Amino acid sequence: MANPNEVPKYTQLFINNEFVDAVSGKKFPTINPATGKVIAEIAEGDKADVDLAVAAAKKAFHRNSAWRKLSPLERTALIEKLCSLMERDKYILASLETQDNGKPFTSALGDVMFAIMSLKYYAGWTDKFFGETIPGGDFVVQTRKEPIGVAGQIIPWNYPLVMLAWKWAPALAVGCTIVLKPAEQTPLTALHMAALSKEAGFPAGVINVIPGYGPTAGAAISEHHDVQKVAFTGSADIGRIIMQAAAKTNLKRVTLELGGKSPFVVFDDVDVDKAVQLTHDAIFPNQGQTCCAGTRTFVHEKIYEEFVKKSVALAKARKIGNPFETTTTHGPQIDEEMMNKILGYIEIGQKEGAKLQCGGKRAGNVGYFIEPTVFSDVTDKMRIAQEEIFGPVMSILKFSDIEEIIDRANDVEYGLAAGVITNDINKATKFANNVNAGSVWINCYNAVMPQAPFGGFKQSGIGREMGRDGLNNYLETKTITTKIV
Ligand code: TXE
Repeated sequence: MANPNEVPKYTQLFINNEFVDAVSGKKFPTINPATGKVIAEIAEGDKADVDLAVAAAKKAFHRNSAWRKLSPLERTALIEKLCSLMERDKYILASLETQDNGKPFTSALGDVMFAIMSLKYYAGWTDKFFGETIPGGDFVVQTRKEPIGVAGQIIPWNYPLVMLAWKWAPALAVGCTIVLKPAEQTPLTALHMAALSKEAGFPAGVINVIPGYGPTAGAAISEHHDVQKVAFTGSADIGRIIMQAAAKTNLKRVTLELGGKSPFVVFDDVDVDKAVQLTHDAIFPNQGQTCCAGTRTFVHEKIYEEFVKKSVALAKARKIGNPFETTTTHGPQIDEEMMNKILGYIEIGQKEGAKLQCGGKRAGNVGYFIEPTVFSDVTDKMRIAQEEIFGPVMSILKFSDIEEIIDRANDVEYGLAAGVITNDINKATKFANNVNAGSVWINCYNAVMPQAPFGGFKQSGIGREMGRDGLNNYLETKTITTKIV
């Protein structure tokens, strides 16, 4: 069960199936955001360690390696074995995640199950990425889909285990090898997963995990000449740096899953109580630290006042506290820096003329908690309606008709997700077809599932993860042409 005192067993780098210290001998602390206390000292990877990990991954990808010699169904079996070990260790994984990230334990357990589902989904794809036979006259023309090679994977701290599963699963399904860097704030579950991958029987070098900081270990991955692909989830600013690093080195393939400023539109033909609940579920879980969070709540003018009133009541009902308590629904932000950034945005919102309806302050003085916050009277050009806050801040805007709302919904740099609540199929369809977003949810939100592609329009990213689309990120297409003589 939940164990707030779960001691992390693994704190070193994982290279070639061994836990080792960093070449530099350096360590960095990982901190519990609910208490501000150090959980453990973690080996700090840097370029020298990334070089060793990439060399191991390259060797494991050699055409004669144990990994490359496995049949597709043997890869399926390894991924499934990993899933069963995760199931066995689910309380350990969830306890480590809650300590490291601060999310309520029930959410962490949900994340473990979602990570397992994602891996299981891709376990079924190992023998289903087909090439084609193409008419070629006197030639037989075929395509083969081949694994791309060593995949670099750089992930954030908001869903550490889920992001790891999203990156590992398609790469392993097609037969790539991996060097993953978890976020410096949340290395613990990635290291436990490394140990489970060894126990499951993945050959040495297939999976390597290098905790460390972005500008050092992260940059070493994105600049490495033997890394053929980098998959990144994080901020748009760092996404740009990663693309530049790829361009300046070996033109490695890049997929990016970046931030968002997603609109969630509520028409006036709905049950207001249900709509308020749905919009809260779109922004407040995970303390607002979700890339596809519905951060711009557009409400039809006819129900606006009622909606704001009910929204405030619901925000006040969220239970802030120790994330290991079963009644807690609202944990701390990831660290002090993010907490201050969010408080800064709340101040900006007030200065710009938005009406602070509730919350707005730090909760307590231990850990990095922020009260669930609701702003009304938000207008499109305010910074809180344009920039990603990544915190528990709901901004409610008013609208009057469908044409207006499509233009306004699209008037941001991002395009990750969007949602609409209405019983009118015409409005819902018109909105869904015209909004610039990689995922559109009708009468639901955050309905993310392993079989459906996920990713962004515009500055929310490049490429799609999950579903069949997610495999392509790790594949090259080879055309083989044979002359019939
Ligand atoms: O992200 P970073 P941060 C957004 C959100 C948040 C903001 C900043 O708006 O407020 O980003 O968060 C690694 N080369 N999202 O600073 O820096 C880093 O070590 C290579 C949205 O935490 O982008 C970590 O592993 N890698 C988001 C990862 O990049 C580098 C989730 C993400 O960190 C690097 C998180 C470099 N030069 C934040 N610098 C989402 N899309 O879900 C850093 N990293």
